[in-house]
Amino acid sequence: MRMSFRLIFSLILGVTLLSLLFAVFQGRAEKRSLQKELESRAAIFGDSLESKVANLLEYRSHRRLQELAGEFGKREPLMGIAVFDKGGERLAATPGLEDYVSTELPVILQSISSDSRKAEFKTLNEKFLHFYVTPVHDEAQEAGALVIIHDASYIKAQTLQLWWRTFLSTLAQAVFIALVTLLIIQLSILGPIARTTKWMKELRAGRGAAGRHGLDEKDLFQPLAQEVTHLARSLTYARAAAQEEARLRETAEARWTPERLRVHVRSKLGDRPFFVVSNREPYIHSFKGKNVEVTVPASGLVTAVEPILRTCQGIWLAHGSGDADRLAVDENDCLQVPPDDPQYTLKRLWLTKEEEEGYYFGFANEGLWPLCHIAHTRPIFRSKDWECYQSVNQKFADALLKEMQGMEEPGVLVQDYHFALLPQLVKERLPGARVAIFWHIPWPNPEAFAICPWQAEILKGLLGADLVGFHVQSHCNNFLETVDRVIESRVNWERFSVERSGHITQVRPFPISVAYPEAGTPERSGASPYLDRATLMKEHGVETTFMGVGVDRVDYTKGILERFQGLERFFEKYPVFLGQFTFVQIGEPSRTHIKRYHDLLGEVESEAERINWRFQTSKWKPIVYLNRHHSHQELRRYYQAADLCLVTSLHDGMNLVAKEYVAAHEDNQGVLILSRFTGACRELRDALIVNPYDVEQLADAIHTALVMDHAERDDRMRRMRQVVKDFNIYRWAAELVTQLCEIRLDTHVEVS
Ligand code: GDG
Repeated sequence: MRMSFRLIFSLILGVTLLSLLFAVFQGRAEKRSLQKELESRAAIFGDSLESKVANLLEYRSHRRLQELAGEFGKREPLMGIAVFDKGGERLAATPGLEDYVSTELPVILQSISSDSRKAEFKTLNEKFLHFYVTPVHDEAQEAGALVIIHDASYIKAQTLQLWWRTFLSTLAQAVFIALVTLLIIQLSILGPIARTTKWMKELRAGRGAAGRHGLDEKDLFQPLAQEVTHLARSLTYARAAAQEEARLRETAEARWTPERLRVHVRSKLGDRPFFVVSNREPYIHSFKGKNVEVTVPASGLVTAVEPILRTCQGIWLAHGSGDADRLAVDENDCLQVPPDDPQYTLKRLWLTKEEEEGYYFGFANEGLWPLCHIAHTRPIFRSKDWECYQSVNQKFADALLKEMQGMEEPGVLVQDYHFALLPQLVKERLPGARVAIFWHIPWPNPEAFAICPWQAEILKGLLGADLVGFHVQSHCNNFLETVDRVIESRVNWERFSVERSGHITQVRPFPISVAYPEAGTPERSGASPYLDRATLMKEHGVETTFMGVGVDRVDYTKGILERFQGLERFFEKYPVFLGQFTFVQIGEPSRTHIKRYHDLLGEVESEAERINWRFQTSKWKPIVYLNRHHSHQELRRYYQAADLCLVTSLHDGMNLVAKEYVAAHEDNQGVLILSRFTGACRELRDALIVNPYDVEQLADAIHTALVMDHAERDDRMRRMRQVVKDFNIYRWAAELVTQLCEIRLDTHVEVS
């Protein structure tokens, strides 16, 4: 408060001084202009009288002169006139002026002697007067002088009046401005400061939420509030991480946390720079109306890889696919991310429409994806797509090599089936680089893989890497068998490695996972799943007792249609659940440029409609189909509210949805129904494992899940949660980096 009074006082003083100065200047200017006006008025008057006075002087008519002078007595501000002869003797004067005009006034004699007009302001007998003297000539050119006298006191009075007026209005303005300022300060500064201070105090004391600063968007401190929110969020996370670390130490648990991963990566990588290459970028800039929005694509990859890159300030190379991506980069197509807390570099590579069409939609998604997933969709191989795939891999390799110029032993982690050729392209030019590639999808048996016309080239590309990772051992085995059949090389089945042309590639399983939510992190919500279920279902106009969930990209490998068939059979077989159980299918449209995916969207939609039409009532329906993208927070609400989760993939590398469902069930009361063709089923053995092609088995599994007793449900979920907790995403990243760093690059030939 003291500060604001000081501010107001300085404001009033400053404005008043400035206005006083202004008033002085204005008064002076006014005085000058009034004087000038009087001078010219006197001059005009003098000119008009001059000839008349000259005539009367010539005829020495002193009486007439006195009469003339008498005529100009009471014409304010004119005081009158006087006439002098050339000797300076007064001949006539307006009555009453005698005390003011005499030859003692130097200006009169000066005018006569210099024969020129003279004027001056003078204070006489406490009166401020103006004298205007003009010489008057007769024919002999020597007559005398005419003096015109004005009372100029009004100039002083008017100037003073103006001065006061200006001063008083300025004072009023200053007071008004000060009051308004006080009000603004109170509303826009002191209020928000008080709220922010209270919020920060609560945060410091460990109470209150990071985002709840109580400032609205129009507040002056909003930008500052955003920064402080980030700071507060980091503080909350750091505090939660420290508490979790302490708890883990206390209970002697060896759980992986982002902090532990960071420390581990630093000790493994040392000063070695680290690079990640993926098709999808971790941050996408896109236009939302006129504004640019940054989104993090829904995938576990950012969670896993970011702690590594943050630790070593590495570079992530990815395709810039957002429509506003180019606006966010510098001249080298780079930007620092995360945008809120920049710690590493994202370098964006631009692809033409044709390149994206051929490399991404064509070869990767119409060729390799169905080739690796045994889901009975025929792979399509076009040579044009293959050419694009090669040139885009080359483009990424060139960009990566440029960034690694002059480096001795950089670490590189390549992501997925979009970059099968990249490891070889990089190692050929920089053999010192440690290159790993992680293949997120299954690897089929050699017979299935053999239909790819370029299988040898793909294998050679992959074998350029020092480490090839899959989710599960069976995919590693399939890969090694394929290599054994197609490529001239030596497969070491004891060490799970391949030796080709003096280079060794290790092949290992790294089961990917999710970030098991830490205690105290915002990921954990304490809301009751039962209350939330009723609210959720009400949002969709459904009343139900039990609820199930499925979350998939609409992809033919995910077995969504098979799942619907299983649901239909379940309602036929167990009609008691009609009106009692609703299944929510979240289906994010994906790769819709590809005809098979586009058609599938329609098929899933119409199948849901058909089953609903068959069973639905006015307040209930069996399937709620939500075909849009949902954020992780939104998904979590559905996971937590659902009695069961259906994962019915026909073939899946891992399937993170299964693990996310388990991680979300803090109450241990959900049942996971999991396809035996997912990588996840090797770890989540307490799920109800099903064959998605077996409709009867699916229907029975749904029934079993719904009638399972509380204790068994609790027991199964508890065990699955322990697995996800122990083998979380940070452990996945740590094991991958450890393995890559421990490989001996100089071992060219293995002793078996
Ligand atoms: C490939 C392999 C392997 C967020 N919003 C939505 C949504 N998400 C998230 C899920 C989950 C992820 O997307 C989907 O992961 P999946 O593992 O289920 O499936 P793919 O996208 O096929 O991933 C797979 C994975 O790579 C990792 O290596 O496990 O085997 O195929 O995190 O929370 N998902 C959907 N809609 C949303 O609105 N479908």
